[in-house]
Amino acid sequence: MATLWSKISAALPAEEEQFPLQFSDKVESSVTDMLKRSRRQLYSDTTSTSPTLSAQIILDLSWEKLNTGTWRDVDKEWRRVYSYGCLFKVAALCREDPSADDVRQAVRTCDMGLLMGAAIMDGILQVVVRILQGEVRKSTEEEEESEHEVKRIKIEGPRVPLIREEVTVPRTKRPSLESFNTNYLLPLKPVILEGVIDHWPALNQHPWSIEYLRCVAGCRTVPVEVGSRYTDEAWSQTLLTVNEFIDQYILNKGGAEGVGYLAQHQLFDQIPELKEDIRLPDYCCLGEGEEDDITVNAWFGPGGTVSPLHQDPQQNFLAQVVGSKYVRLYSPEDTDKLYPHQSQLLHNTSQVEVENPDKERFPEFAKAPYLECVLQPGDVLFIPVRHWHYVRSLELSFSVSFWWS
Ligand SMILES: O=C(O)CCC(=O)C(=O)O
Repeated sequence: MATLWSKISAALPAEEEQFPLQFSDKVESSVTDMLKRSRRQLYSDTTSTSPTLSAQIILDLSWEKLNTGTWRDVDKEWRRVYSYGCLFKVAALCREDPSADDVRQAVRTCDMGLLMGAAIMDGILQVVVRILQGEVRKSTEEEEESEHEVKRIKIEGPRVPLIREEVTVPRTKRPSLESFNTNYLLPLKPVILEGVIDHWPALNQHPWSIEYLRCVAGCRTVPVEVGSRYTDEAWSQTLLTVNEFIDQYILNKGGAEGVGYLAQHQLFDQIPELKEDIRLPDYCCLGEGEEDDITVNAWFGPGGTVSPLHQDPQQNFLAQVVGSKYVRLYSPEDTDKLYPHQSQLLHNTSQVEVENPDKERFPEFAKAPYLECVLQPGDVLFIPVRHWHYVRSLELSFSVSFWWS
């Protein structure tokens, strides 16, 4: 661990004067004074107050602002203050001969900054977490070498629905851009594209697996959805490391209740190593939006995770990387038969449990025509804008979806 601090400090500005700390007057001067004190501590060898304490005060003050009112109304300035607090705490943890636990805590602190804060200093938290992760990986590999334990996953027999030929989503192999545009994008027709992600490193160079995820991201803290489906009362969100998520919800160690789903919009920004394993499908260039506006989502979970029937305001490519998933699709023209929730928050979600519908409450549902399919690794399902989709994983599964316009 001796060189860890030298690697981190090499990523910081060389002089205190070059370390930027600029805030609008929305941030009180007592807080900016505390930030300046932490900066001074970062560049001096001897300090009177503990750097950990100063960083914690900044974190506590900004955390309160982040948790007051709705997230939409939280001022970005306070999210920046929070990120600085995280950076100073990481420095305090790693400066003097950090233990393995200190390093793990530092990784968690960076992740909290990346999830809750706003970008500072050209993404410094991203740079620092990469350095820290290298350190954790080294020590995990050492531990594993002495373990030699073969880890097996309990795979329950999936409830695989019988797909009727006449309602199955059509498949096509590597269509040209023009053919995809004419036959599917313009008429807004769902289709499964085959052979278009075979070149992804996630499917060949280093195939995604539990071991690979542990290695690349095991110590990273990510938001996890807990509960069978997000429409359930008992559904909640929590923060876990990827290792904790795998142990509790995939390997079922410790008997965690319910289904855990790592369904995330930010995962690939938070962990760029995973983003390097995937590619934007070429067909996205047919959209009118900018490439930077494409949202890339991760969906990682055990068999049995369910995304209730819902619709999204963009085109979607749902790419299956690991395991299989059952998908049911309904056209937006049949929305009146799908009984969307009344509330503003869930108006894009149907009240119907697709595979076990309440026929009395939702009598029209059975009349709505649909298409269905089972996605296998390598398949990419085109879900046209506003098409209702219901998804259930049949086994351990990792998919990536691209929302584009
Ligand atoms: O795979 C899933 O569980 C849901 C995917 C989805 O809803 C989406 O990509 O919009």
